[in-house]
Amino acid sequence: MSITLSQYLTTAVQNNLIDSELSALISAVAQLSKDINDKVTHGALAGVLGMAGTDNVQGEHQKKLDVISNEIFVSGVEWTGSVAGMASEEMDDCLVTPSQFKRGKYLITFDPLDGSSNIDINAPIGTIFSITKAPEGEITNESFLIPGRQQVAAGYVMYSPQTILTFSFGKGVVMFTLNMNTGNYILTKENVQIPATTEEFAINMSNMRHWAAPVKEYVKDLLAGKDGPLGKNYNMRWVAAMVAEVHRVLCRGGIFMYPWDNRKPEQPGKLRLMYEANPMSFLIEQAGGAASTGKGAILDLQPEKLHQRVPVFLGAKEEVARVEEYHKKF
Ligand code: AFP
Repeated sequence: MSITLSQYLTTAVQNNLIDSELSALISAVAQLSKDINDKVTHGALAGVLGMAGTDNVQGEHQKKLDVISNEIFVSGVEWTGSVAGMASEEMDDCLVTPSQFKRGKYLITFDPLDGSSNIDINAPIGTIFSITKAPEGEITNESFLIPGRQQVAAGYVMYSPQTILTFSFGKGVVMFTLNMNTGNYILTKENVQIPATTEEFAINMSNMRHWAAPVKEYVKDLLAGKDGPLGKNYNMRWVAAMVAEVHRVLCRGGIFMYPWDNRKPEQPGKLRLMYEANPMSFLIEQAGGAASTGKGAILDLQPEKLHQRVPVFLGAKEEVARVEEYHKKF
């Protein structure tokens, strides 16, 4: 008998694993993801492809679907009575829950549509979210700057052949597949585990000449295959959407990397800490993997800015440890 998301969350509340506000918040995210899924799957038919004609705080040109997905996410959670505020890749500053709604005990941070460069080519994209406890008092951007290890829950929705909701509230990683006929998210995987070793890596190789020495050496050794120092052949993947890369790692292992490079030397990396690296690192560690900046665990970082970036190496524990060794050595 298939278990629906609402059954799963209701049981978690009954077993005191989560409280009703967190259950309502995760349910609301699942519900709004169906609206985003509807836009994404209709694409040109819904007139949502192409550029919005605006830029976000990152200085990136926003796609129509970036803006639409952000609006869907905000209106999908503000009424729940579970959040005191929210922050998004697509909004310069945080948004305090409007006074007409009950203030809740959580903060939610999200990338409403990750992988925007994939939208117009019908490649995988996703929504990423991170939930932390709201501090007492007024909510400001600083309220969100909580180390990733203190996340209460985190997850993503991947829009691809299947629409899959993956999350954890600290008791392992679960995956729900959307039944497009009934509109129900059905439990399809629980207690997800990442193998400690792998033969598959993901990195954007076109940036090789821009990497720091440790990463150049490490990838060179990966490419050397079984006759090289690592003694095995590796396969490579690059989907250009972090949600798809992390989903693959959770499903079959691997290591995903987006290191610092000298194209924008003042930036520590491309990926954002608060709504990409932290939620994904939470999931990876919950699944027995590791997530590192190359020098230490991402979840231990003390955030300084809402939209700060971070280098990311995540996945198979032994492979991530090897990357950290290369950073010590070179
Ligand atoms: P966009 O949202 O701008 O497409 O960036 C997606 C992303 O932040 C992350 O999801 C991908 O892993 C990574 O960037 C892809 O970066 P490249 O386009 O440089 O390969």
